[in-house]
Amino acid sequence: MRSDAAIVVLTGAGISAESGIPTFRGEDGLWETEDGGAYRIEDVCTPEAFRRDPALVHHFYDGRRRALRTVSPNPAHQALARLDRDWPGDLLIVTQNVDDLHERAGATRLLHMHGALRSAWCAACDARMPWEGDLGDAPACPSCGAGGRLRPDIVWFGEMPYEMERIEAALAAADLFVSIGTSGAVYPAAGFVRMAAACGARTLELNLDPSAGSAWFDEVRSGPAGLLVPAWVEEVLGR
Ligand code: BV8
Repeated sequence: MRSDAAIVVLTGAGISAESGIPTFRGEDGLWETEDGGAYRIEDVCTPEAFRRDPALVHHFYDGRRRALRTVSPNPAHQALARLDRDWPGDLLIVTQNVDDLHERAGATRLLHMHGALRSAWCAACDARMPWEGDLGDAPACPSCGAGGRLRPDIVWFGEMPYEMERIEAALAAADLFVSIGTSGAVYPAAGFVRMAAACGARTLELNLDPSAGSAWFDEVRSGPAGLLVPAWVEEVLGR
């Protein structure tokens, strides 16, 4: 591939699975509550769910934010960070994930289209800010002082993903689109392969097993991201 080629990489929960973060729709796709119950991501990941039961939704996200302290980037995150550092052409890593493992591996040409666990958003003053602790105990907004108005800075179902114009421009200019560790179940991310292909990009899927979108890709490689991604980055960097 030309060394000035433009690459767009889309990642999903599968790239973080080997770091110990559960995916959404595998056999572990239900989220357990303390009393042994379970609920689906689609049931707690909506503005309506937050209005209906903010404590449950905060509990869900506070638990996932705390879990970030116990996990580390895996070889797939590290390989993408190496590509980010060494690839001379344009590169954009678009992650659906809300963990910070891409950043912690060193990636910088990165955007979180579904938000981030370590960010809070004030419904009173609209400020967004880095956030490490819980939100369930209704802390005051550091910007405006309003109490109990902070929500997770997460894109829920029915909400517009972040930076869509920047993503669409990158897809239109891409020579190569690579999808890693996503089931192709959630839009608009699941439609990116078709947008890139329509603009002339070659398309590659790296996933544990075929996804809902595999038929749209020029090439599909099945296996764990921790093996496939470092091998692919070696190929691309030509060494
Ligand atoms: C919007 C928040 C419009 C963060 C998430 C009907 C048809 C089409 C679309 C819709 C429809 N009805 C509604 C919609 C739109 C809806 C949607 O797509 N619904 C789906 C369920 C049908 N989408 C939306 O609402 C989006 N917004 O459309 O806005 C709009 C227009 C105008 C004005 C306003 C709005 C917003 C979608 C974002 C929702 N937020 N999460 C969080 O809590 O984490 S979605 C959630 O799913 C996560 O973000 C996650 O990233 C995302 C996708 O899941 P995956 O990452 O793919 O994870 P999954 O578990 O599914 O798959 C893991 C994969 O990894 C598997 O394939 C597995 O094989 C693989 N794997 C596992 N282990 C490994 C591995 N691969 C490699 N190595 C391994 N070791």
